[in-house]
Amino acid sequence: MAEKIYWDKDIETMEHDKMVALQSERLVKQVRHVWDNVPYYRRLMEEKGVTPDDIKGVEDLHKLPFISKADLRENYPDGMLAVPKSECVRIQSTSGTTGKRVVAFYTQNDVDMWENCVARAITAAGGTKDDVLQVAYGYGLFTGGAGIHGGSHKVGCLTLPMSSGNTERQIQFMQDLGTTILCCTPSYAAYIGETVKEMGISPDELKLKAGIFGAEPWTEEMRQEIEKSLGLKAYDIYGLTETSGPGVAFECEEQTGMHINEDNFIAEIIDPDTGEVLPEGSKGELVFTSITKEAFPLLRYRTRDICILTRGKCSCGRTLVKMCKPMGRSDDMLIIKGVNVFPSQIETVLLKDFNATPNYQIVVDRVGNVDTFEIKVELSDEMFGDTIKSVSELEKKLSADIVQILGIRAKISLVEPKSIPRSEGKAVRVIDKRKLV
Ligand code: ADP
Ligand code: K
Ligand code: ZN
Repeated sequence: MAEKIYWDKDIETMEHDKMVALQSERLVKQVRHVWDNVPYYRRLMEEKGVTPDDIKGVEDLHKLPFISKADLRENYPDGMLAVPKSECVRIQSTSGTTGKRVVAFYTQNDVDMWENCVARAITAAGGTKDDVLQVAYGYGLFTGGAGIHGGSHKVGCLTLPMSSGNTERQIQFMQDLGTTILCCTPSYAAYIGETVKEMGISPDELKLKAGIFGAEPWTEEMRQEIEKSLGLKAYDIYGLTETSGPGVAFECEEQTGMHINEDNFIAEIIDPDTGEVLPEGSKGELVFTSITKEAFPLLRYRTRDICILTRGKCSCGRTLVKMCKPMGRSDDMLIIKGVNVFPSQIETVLLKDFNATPNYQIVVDRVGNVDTFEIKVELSDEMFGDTIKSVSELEKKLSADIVQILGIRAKISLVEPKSIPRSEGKAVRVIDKRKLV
């Protein structure tokens, strides 16, 4: 039997013109729905002098006002709700990585749409009803567990609702039930990989073939480490609570970016400072318009994720536009000694040049008026046994590479194995003590 490679072939391989027509039709309806039911957004439109009649298709999208996280916080918890509460069947909430939580509401249709998006991602990673899919994302308000769980059911995989944590038990279940697809955050996948090794299990003894990892930024180098340590092919998945959850975009076997589910989400890239829409291929802030969501239909939502969109031919046959790995959020960016620093830049240096485990922490503080910048990097067991000379050479190399990439010096502290806390969900890579005062 030929393997099913698309979940929704017509949509995933639709000609671009046809897709734009579909988006336009849905957008027009959605703008009307929001105008009629969300007074806050209607006011924003009025302030901008736009009415639903001005929106005839995707080409008019730029006329609409943006929504930001601040708008959502102002409307906490249900000020942006567009249907009666009795029509809703679920809430989920952001992890609160960057401040107060945002609560999102779902009707049954919204849940179905979301789970279908996840089903596309699982199918693109080679998942079928014959697979055993282990969900090691956290369950609860966080969208990771619930979203992957629902998508896995749709595909018909045997679903293991593990949630995150209890790592040895995760591995035990992987062995006992023959897990073929693992889903969790990339930092937790790295931790599971490390634990597999410590337990003396070879990746060949596991049946894993694919991993679907997302919810936080991770580098290509980290992908390679995880693939090696668990013996699987690692696929990226992207999403955010405000638009649904994981599955807004997903990677195919080409592993060169994530296809956006454009039948549900229109993506734009804007200049984060001016709000101007940038041409395809430009780097800027990713903005999403949900064109099918009923309960929480955000128009032009500013994600703060920095990204590039490209529309080319993909070997998988999908025509959906691709987003690159987000290069960190605009609010992840640290300004240290006046220089813009993204944690992902540091991670790239560490993993490539230093061949370290992906365990590190960035500590920023201010003494007097001067920023201090320290990178703690954990040594592996082997390195820990190395001579002082080789360790100090390593430190020098790392220090030089950081200066080269960032233009500023960091204090490099090589620390003992296992001294940096492991993450079962989203990793905490940055401790900015300047914010605590
Ligand atoms: P919070 O904003 O509190 O973390 P969410 O759990 O909704 O709330 O997380 C959504 C955010 O997670 C996205 O805006 C993005 O910054 C990040 N994210 C999700 N998936 C990925 C991914 N595959 N790569 C990089 N970042 C991701
Ligand atoms: K099954
Ligand atoms: Zn593809």
